[in-house]
Amino acid sequence: LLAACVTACTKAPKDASPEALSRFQNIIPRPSVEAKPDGKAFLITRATAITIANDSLRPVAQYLADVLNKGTGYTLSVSTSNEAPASGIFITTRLSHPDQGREGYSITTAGDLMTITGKPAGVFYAAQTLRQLLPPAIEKAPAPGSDTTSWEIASGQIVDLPQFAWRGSMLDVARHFFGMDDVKRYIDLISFYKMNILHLHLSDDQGWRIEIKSWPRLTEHGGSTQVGGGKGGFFTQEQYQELIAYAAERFITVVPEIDMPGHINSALASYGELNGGIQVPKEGRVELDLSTPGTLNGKTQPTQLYTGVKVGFSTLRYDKPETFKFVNDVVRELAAITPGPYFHVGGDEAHVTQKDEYIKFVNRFTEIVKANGKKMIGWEEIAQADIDSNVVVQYWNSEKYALQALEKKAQIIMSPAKKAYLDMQYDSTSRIGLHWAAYIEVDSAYRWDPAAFVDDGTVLGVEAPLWTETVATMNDIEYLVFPRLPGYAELGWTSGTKSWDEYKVRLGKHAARFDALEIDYYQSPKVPWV
Ligand code: TNX
Repeated sequence: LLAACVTACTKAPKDASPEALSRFQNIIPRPSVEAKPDGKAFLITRATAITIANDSLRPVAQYLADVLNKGTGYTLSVSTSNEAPASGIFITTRLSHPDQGREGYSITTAGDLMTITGKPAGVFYAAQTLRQLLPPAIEKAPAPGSDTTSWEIASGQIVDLPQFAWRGSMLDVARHFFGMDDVKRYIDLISFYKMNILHLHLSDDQGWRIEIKSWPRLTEHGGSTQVGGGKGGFFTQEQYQELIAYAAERFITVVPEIDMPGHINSALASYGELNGGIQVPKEGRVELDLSTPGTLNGKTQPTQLYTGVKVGFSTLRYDKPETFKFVNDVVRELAAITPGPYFHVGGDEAHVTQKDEYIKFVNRFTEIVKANGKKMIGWEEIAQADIDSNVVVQYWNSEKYALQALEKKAQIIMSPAKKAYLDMQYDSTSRIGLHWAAYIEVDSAYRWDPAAFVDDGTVLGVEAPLWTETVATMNDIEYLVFPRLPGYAELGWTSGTKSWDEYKVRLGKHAARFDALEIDYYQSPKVPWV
């Protein structure tokens, strides 16, 4: 009897532990189609083989192996085979669900075999789900002396696909500069919640953050400071491309923004010939740099660098001879090193641009962006210009402009400031952040429906912007972004009705994961942290 049991009993899968079942029920974003545990456990061990059916899956399977090896200390490797193995993790592009598309995936566990189906992006999202099915300790190298014999996942079936194609966050590296390591960490954090867009706000009054080889002073001078007068910084074109590649490995498209015709003081301070005579506001001034060119021979003077937090005081001038040489050069150089399809021209808060000039500007930007092979995006104000269905409008504050955009058949990204601005304080006691739009507690951030604004399919998706006037360090970023970002990720990913009371329980269970990832999150009293 004992001998029989040794063979039979080791074969029968054991029951899932309550912890593994709980993890299965607490995935964020909640799987869209189904997530059904079967009560059994699937164990990853030193002997688990990762098999891919098709070599297009090799990079993403290697990513999964790296994630597992990091946390377990194992050395799992990836091999290719057409045939499904008897055990281990098998990954195939043969989709299991008709709507699975480019980003959907399924995970099915039966006995000793876990089968993941998806295109490469879908498999990447399956890997994010697997991270959440495993204990939080998977995020760190194993502690010396810890038991790493096996890692348990509750088995069952998950079928999942995103509601929106655009699930993003914006990082403002202009008001305060954030360097390579910080941006890479930002990419890692948003990709963990299956976001697929990183919008980089690369220029503003306070700083110019991307090297433009034909206009070198933009970064040399215009990138030399930031809000509060710190030393600023910028990305070389090579560094920018490194960020794009890092994002692409995580199935994230980088959307570069050069904000024009307003929010442009850093350029006007770098090249006097672009300045149509604006003055920088009084607070936050730094001394005029007398070596700046453009001060002689009747040319207009450059402005001073600006380190305050006012908006809407600067503008390009439509009829300056250098203006469109500048715009063309910037769009051309940046488009050439941006593989993604989008170019964001800003267009917000051009309060000192004459309205007729503003419309001419946006129309001209549309042509220039198109001539450089990109699709134009702008903040909602661009809806005043002659835009059409090839243009994407980012809604942030004005229903009037959003309705104008809809009339013109533009596509819309939803970033309502009252709900989705990551730089808004949680409440009046938050240590950093602004509150001009609202205080946004974690519940409020989750309680809105991005699809409700329009229902004719023109909503591309959701983006949560982080403006950084008050944000100076990675810890500051993490404090404002977490725990609101998982909610925006879920609003973008998960279809169907949502309930804060249900969601908050799942979110509360992610505390240990935030800790394992060393995220300096805000411990909102609205969330039942465990
Ligand atoms: C408005 S939203 C801005 C930004 C500021 C932000 C601060 C938008 C398109 N423009 O320039 O940083 O408010 O919350």
